[in-house]
Amino acid sequence: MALEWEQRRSDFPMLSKTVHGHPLIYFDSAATAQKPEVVIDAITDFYRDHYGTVHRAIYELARFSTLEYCHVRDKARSFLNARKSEEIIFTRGTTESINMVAYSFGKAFVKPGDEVIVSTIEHHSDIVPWQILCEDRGAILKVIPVDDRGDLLLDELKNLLSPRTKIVAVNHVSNALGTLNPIQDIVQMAHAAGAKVLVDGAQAAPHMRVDVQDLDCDFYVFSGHKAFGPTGIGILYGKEELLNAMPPYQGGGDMIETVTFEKTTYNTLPLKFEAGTPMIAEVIGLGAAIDYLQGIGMDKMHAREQELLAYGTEQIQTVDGLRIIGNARKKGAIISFVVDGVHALDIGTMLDLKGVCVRTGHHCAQPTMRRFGVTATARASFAFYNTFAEIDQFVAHLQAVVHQLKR
Ligand code: 7TS
Repeated sequence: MALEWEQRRSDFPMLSKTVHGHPLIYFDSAATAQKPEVVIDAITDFYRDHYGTVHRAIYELARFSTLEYCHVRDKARSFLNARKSEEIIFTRGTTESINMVAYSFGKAFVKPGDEVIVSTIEHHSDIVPWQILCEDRGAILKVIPVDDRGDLLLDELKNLLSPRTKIVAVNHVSNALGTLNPIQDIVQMAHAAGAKVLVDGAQAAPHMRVDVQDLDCDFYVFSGHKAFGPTGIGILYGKEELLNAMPPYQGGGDMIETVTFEKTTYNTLPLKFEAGTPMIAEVIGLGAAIDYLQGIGMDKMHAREQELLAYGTEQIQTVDGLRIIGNARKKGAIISFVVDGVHALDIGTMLDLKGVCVRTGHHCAQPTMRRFGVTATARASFAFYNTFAEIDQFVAHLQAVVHQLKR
């Protein structure tokens, strides 16, 4: 088993680099994950040997590109276990996916006085698009509170839901605390009140098996770059009947059926939501990443990352004055922490000199920071390619850094 993970790790060229003369310890996969060689190769092979446009030409190169592009849509369908590949829309990432739903779903379904519910522990990309929608439509934004461990208070959600609630938008795993949210319970409660649910899966889809039919959520979104694929590509899954009822997000090539100056009719799903020449190479790269992840097995990967999380959580607490922010009952492999009397930014800067990458700051989750009474944390986030030895080395460096900063 250990050998298998070592071999997997060697698939990632970046992981054998040194930084400031130290072996790289990459603990920032929650921000963006490193890429295996197969993903890098898929992109360069495509540009070097096969590159052509999609959907709009008859020649062989375009035919090949279009087939590959459509094939990846089916890979993404299978990855999320969506019913149909028409329910998979390619976007630029989680942020664009959420903005697209807020705009199009909002335009179709949200009226003055309606309500949108998010949670306290959302990333800004699952807050701001809803605020913009609420401002535009005269709707009301409500917020699910969280307890001191970082678990959402579902009884409070029950009180917040009303016949005016149109949509509940929550993350599957919080990027700032690591909380793994009980999506099925949330979906059941929201549906009982007649509301739809969008799940921000940016921190979940790359690290655990996701079955959108099982979750019964209405929308599920994630980013390719956090899933070991390229930047500039993301997925929006939406239930077919909802996507059909929503207006296009952008106008342009590919999203039309016929255009006249009097009236334009729109293409069917999924192209209705994919205006313009898409991110062709990025889609090909994402396809390679999905193949790679499915080759490992998402359950096996999740189990590995949970072991790293348990070990990291135990070891990091040996550091004097350290407090973990986010102790939810179930977590993704994310450890956010503060150390008494030491600023997170100083920790991050000093750790960098030892070759350790951790993120510091508010993690694009200022309301979460405010709720926990901090302005910033340092955050170590793991992926299956990290090792127990790296955690030991990281904790040793952290102890030295804290000792130095406290002197
Ligand atoms: N939602 C969650 C839960 C996230 O963690 C992120 C990015 C996003 C949405 C936005 O994703 P994007 O790919 O569109 O930018 N989170 C982080 C992070 O934790 N550090 O850097 C980016």
